[in-house]
Amino acid sequence: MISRIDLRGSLDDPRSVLPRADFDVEAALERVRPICEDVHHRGVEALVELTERFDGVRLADIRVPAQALQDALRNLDRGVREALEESIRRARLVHRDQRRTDTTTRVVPGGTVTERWVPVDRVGLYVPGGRAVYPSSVVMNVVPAQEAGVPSLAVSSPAQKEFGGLPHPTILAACALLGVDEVYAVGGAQAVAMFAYGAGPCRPVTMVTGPGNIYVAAAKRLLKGRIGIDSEAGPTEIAVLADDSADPVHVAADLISQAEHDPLAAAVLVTDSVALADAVEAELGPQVAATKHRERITEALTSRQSGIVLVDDLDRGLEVVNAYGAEHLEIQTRDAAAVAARVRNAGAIFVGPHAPVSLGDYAAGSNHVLPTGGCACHSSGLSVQTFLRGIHVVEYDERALAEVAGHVVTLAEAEDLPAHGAAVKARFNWATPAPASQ
Ligand code: HSO
Ligand code: ZN
Repeated sequence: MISRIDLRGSLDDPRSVLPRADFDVEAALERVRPICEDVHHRGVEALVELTERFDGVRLADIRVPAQALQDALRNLDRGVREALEESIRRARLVHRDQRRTDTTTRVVPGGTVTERWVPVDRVGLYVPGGRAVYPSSVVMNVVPAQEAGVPSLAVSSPAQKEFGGLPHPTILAACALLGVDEVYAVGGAQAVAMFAYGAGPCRPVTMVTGPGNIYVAAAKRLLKGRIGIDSEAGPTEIAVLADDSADPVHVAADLISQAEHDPLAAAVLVTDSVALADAVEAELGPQVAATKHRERITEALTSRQSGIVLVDDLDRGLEVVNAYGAEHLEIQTRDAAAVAARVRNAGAIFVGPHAPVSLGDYAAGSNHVLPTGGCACHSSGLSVQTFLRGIHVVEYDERALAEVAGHVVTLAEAEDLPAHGAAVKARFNWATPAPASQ
């Protein structure tokens, strides 16, 4: 069922043989543009109409009442509550350690540059509804923002007809557990526009984060600049780099676990062992057949974005996974830690037999909002850093400025920007040449 890509004996660039699913955000831009403009100009009125059109619900109020949040928490299954609390506790431990301390560099006596880390003022977190109802994603977005010290935080998630026009109750309960009390029942591109422009009770935000479908990604791309964004999350990906020491039952289960998200999800096994490849393939059949979402898993595993890649050795395997830059990469080899240390491109690396991606999805403490589509080659997952800006604070006294003034003037002249130089000269009563007469 799953395709095989045999790279043994080949020196080809692995990028050309490891296709990715089509996730053409550009194509969705034209559909999303009028929606964003409508929200910009008509605010709440537009949001109510769009929610009626897309979610089949007429909202009396776009904001979720505080009582609904508390009710959702009270009605939350006890086991789910305990698991979410543990997930939050672990995520807080990890993200708290990501906080940055300001650094001051004394460049010269009397001249310092401080990098001061300041959280953004206000964040809007988008939480999808529909097939993907992920309270874990609420945790993964809210915790880093809170640990970064973001003072104002709002969540938006689509209104659900079956829940009386409120977002899904586990989403509301997760918000309540995390202490988030500003929640909107708005979904899709219109939610991103609401955050960017503000509408009714929702003040504009400075940054929007969170996963979503292609229209959410397109709205983020459209409004980027007016707002900061995290990344345009695409379909989930798992790559497993394994040798003959890996357990095929575990490898198959892990590939299936991420294929479960979406028919467009990618599951890629890279191995130098034909025996392992055969054993994993043999495992996939019965494991997929036995699982609930077998249709979409089968589609994900048999589509062009998934496959088993055979390589000559682990060195070549590393080349392949580094070229691919998977959102999640498992290392299931001997000396897994040493192999993992040689990985340069991945959203997150899961090392050895006891670190399946599902652990990271829920309860490792790591973040599960990670770069997809090869973006791991240049970007990182969500963290405290996502919500901080490093502001340079420059403090020079007169002597320190005098010492370097000549160089500033010289460079300003070299760039034909004499007024730049004049701003320094003015402080020392240096003559500023009169402009050449015409
Ligand atoms: N694997 C997904 C996150 C997730 N998994 C949420 C389960 N729930 C993307 O990293
Ligand atoms: Zn997952």
